[in-house]
Amino acid sequence: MDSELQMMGRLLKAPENFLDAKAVQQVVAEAKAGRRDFIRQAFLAAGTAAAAPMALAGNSAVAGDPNILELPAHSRGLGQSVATDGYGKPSSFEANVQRRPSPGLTQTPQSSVSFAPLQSLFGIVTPSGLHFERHHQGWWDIDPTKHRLMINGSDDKMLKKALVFTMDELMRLPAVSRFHFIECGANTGMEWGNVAVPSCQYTHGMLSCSEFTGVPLKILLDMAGVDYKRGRFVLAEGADGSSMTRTVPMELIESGEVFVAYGQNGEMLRPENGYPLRLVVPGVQGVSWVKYLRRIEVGDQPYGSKDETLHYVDLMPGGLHRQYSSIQECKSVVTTPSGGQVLLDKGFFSISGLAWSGRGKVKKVDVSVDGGRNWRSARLETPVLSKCLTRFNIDWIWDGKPTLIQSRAVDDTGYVQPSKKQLRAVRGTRSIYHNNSVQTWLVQENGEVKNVQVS
Ligand SMILES: Nc1nc2c(c(=O)[nH]1)N[C@H]1C(S)=C(S)[C@@H](COP(=O)(O)O)O[C@H]1N2
Ligand SMILES: [Mo]
Repeated sequence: MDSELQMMGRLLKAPENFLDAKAVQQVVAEAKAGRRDFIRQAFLAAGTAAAAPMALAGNSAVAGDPNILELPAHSRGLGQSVATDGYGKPSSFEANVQRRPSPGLTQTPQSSVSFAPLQSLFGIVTPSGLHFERHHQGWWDIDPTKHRLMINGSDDKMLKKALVFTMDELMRLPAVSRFHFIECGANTGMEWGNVAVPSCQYTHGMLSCSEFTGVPLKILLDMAGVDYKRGRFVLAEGADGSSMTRTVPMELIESGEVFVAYGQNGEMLRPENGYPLRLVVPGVQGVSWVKYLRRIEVGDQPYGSKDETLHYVDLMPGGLHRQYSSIQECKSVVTTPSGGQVLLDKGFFSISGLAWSGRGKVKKVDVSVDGGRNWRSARLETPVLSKCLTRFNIDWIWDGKPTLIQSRAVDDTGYVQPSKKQLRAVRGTRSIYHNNSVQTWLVQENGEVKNVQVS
């Protein structure tokens, strides 16, 4: 068994283990050797910030680019036959776009995290094969014909009749499909200390967003005849060896937002993400999205399970713990340019990033390119959905000087994402969870982008 606290401790000692840092060193070395064309390619392959078209246009035309003047083989011969392996894969040129476990953060491969490559993604949906993974005891590919979901009460008065559903029975019921983000409460946890991990994959990559499909939990509870006056909480339990159990307050279920999902981005859930059934608790930290969901118990008080008392509590400056701080507050991060990327030239760039709030919709994202002195509002790209990632973009001309880039989101409750200093004033520095403070990237004169902490 692990604790994310220990894992963070290990990370603090081993920041040099990150793969992205090496990739950056290579790109920078090539840049210094003046091999600019090669760099541009390496850059695209690395899925990092490509120079904008305006910066590239002149070069190709002047040099008489053979990529325009000569007919390539793929324009002269026969292409490949229709795919016979039946399930498509990304281009071979995208091989570097990968989930990455951090060697420094891993105690065992089963009790571990792999981070989503946010710096390589567009829009708001995380491709299922790149969705971050967090397992407490490894993942399973569970036979859906044998999987069951039980609904029971903590005593016989909590509901009329305990029920057991097969997957077939669940999939016959009225379904909803909704886009939501899922963020591990420990996302950005490394930044509580003064450790700046190198890339946004590692600072913010325990975050993903999918269209989930499933049945509102309220429908199942109604079928079981729950007494909602008495049953004010449920305990959700997973079928893996971690005995993952989390309390969910009944108000969230009565609102219709919580559902038991079998679908993810148009197909069944991936095994790593809980196949064949997981709980979706919009706006709430990832740990409550119980995977391999096998049981829902209705009770009259919070359960205080191991994952609600030993783990997933916030250590406050005075030594007390904050418990059941489940909502993921409003947060944002610039994904391009971000740590580990390299800007190849001065000139035009589109600063792009993600914003989200566990309380509703993102109302506004402001971006600063001078360390927080001046702010401009970014464009929010549609759709802007509740408890979902929102993509923002803003135009920027880099003058080639060192630049501090930040984003700050506001949600529709009026809540403003705090600076590191504001967050630490309330929460101290000993927490692991719920760090939603403003992230700063430093663009250095040589174009390398670094993670830095400013107050
Ligand atoms: N059964 C089970 N559910 C689980 C976990 C687990 O280890 N086992 N991990 C939790 C944690 S801590 C997180 S952050 C999310 C991660 O979901 P993902 O792996 O689909 O990204 O699942 C949660 N649900
Ligand atoms: Mo988590």
